[in-house]
Amino acid sequence: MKLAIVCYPTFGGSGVVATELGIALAQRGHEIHFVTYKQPVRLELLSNNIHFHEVFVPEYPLFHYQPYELALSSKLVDTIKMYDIEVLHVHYAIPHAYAGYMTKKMLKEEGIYIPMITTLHGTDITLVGNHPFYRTAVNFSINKSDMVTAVSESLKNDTLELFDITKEVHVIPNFVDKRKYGHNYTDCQRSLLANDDEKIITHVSNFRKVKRIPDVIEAFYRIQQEVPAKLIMIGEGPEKEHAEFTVEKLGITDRVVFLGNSNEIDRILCFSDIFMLPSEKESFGLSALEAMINKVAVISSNTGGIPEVNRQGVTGFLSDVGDVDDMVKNTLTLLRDEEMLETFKTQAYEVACEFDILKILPMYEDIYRLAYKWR
Ligand code: GMT
Repeated sequence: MKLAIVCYPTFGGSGVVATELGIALAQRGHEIHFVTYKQPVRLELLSNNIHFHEVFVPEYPLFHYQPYELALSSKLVDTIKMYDIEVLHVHYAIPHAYAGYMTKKMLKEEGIYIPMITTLHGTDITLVGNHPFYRTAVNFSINKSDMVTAVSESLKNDTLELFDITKEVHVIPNFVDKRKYGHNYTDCQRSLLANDDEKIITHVSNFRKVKRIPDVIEAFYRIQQEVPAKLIMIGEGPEKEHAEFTVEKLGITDRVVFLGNSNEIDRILCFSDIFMLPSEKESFGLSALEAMINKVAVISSNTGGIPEVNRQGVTGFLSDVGDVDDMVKNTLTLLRDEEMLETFKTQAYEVACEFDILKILPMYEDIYRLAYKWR
């Protein structure tokens, strides 16, 4: 099929999922057109059947806010006409589903019908989308999508609770490509980051409030008093500066490494022992799944879709949001018992394989076929 994919091109779960999905679909022979304001971060190689169309929004001083939806829907109409695109797949409802709806309307005027699939990712529903300022338009554009998918059962339930949805919401979980994860990187840099006797705890996120970065630091501070360990913090975001300040205040700068954004997190995860994700809310927790496919045990909060990925007592442990005591206790249990840690790591890998892209991709292909047939 010929598909247009709209997503946020930056580091962040929804953009990563959309990009990896597009790449995998292209490998299966589909023609993929990414339409967004920057080349997606994980899209390193463009090939014959992967195209990128940049949405350009010129700055005009009259506008306090530049009209991105307008530029996006114009670009979508032009691209869909030029390449005879058959299906439009938008990731993250805001503002993509809204721009997608306008695209459909404009094309309909010319006798072209394009089905739109909207994939909900989390914050577009739970944190931003249901704000009274956005809710009406988000509700409208979800209902105007031809098919709606959510990345977890938890997100589906949140969507049905927070909005008046008339469409069926299909759950298609996020995925990893297990073929991409070896465990034998010859260039693993473990020794540069930690001594042999030190355990490695890793956190990856966009350092937003919802990730509860202070819980990661506090938990690690207490853990390293008991067991020699290093903390590797990957990502960028508003809470990072405060986290660096706290680490300095606690006197543990020699034990905490801030690495910034990275396209190669698997090269760190492949030698990590514990992945820590104490989020306030998480509709799926793709970063935890990426850790698990690298054989890393997960210490997380028990919120949103996380329990659908991190299984209590199997792949890691889950605690109530903000229960740092319990997270410390669980981490120490694992770090002090080498055999148990190894078992959890192996089980984490096995559960992650349930989310292999080869199992999930056909679910999207079915949705595309159905949407195209019903058009
Ligand atoms: O977590 C974020 O702040 C980023 C956000 C995004 O849209 O990129 O992540 C959401 O989508 C991811 C991919 O589906 C999920 O794995 C994350 O759990 C979800 N984040 C939240 O629900 C907070």
